[in-house]
Amino acid sequence: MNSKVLKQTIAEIFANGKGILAMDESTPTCKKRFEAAGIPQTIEMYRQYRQLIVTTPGLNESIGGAILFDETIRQQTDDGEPMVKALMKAGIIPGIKVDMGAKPLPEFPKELVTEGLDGLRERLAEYKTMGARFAKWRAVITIGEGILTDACIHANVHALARYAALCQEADIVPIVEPEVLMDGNHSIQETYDVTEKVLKALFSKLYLFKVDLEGIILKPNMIVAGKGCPNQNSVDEVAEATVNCLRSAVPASVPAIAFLSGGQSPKVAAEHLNAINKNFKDRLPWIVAFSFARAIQQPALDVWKGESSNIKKAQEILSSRAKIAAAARRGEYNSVME
Ligand code: 5MM
Repeated sequence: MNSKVLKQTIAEIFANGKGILAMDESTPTCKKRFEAAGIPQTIEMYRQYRQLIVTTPGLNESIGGAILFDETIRQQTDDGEPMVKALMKAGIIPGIKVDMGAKPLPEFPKELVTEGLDGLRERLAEYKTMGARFAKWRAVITIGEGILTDACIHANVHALARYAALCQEADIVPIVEPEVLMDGNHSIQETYDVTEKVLKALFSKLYLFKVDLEGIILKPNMIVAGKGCPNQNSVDEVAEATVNCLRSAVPASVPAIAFLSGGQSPKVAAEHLNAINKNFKDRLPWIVAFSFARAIQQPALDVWKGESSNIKKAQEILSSRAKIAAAARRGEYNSVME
């Protein structure tokens, strides 16, 4: 493992107040999003959409790294240029989702464990030759009646730690993503308690498997109440709970935290990130940025509708949402930007 290489990649991704764009939706997720937007769900339409993203003018002003899906890293733009090359030309570092999805955990109904460790060393070597400098693995943690169990936490953090160690062996920065879902009626306090427990278990496992904490990016959820909880909290309450939870469980040696948006609206996700960076500047030992998918992409996807005549407008919206996220990363977001 070359720690210098890992640190350099992280520094480049987050330079000048930039963040990460997650564009690594797997086929089932793409299908769901396209179906909802009334766009045909074909590999060619997925390619055209990814082309729209990687060729967006000015995207590199706010995006330092983009996470791709296996299908996309093997695809080309209409000009025959690999998507990765288009990103690199724009100064955006390509990353790759390497997990194989969250699957049912046997004997633990409704709980999931993310798979994909088998053959990962070889896959990482191939992705590296294709230009990927960082990777992503997402664990899915659900709060519900009778769940979450310790078995689910244990299985998922074990996989995350094994994945992270394999990435670092290949000089690829691992994004470590333990996502506590917003689905459910749970309160903000329950999200806090579960997230804290998961993060503590995660860092203990990362230590066990000798992962260099200075060479990872943590991608957590913000501390918000479940979508179905009648008591939703103010922006300042969410920011404070999120900062307290992270300070309690994330070592200061981690260089960067990049939040997922998790189904929050683009505006709310930006408001939360902004309040964290603005109100708690002196309490953050890490870079606190974003690795949003929906909170950057959704409005652009809705405008594009699969029509070439809408590409320019969709790209403007995508670029504007990315700029807003970057402003929030710096604590400079203002609702006038909406
Ligand atoms: C892009 O979505 C990623 C997961 O995709 P699959 O479920 O299809 O594998 C996901 O990990 C994403 O990177 C993060 O959740 C961030 O996305 P949001 O929409 O939560 O910001």
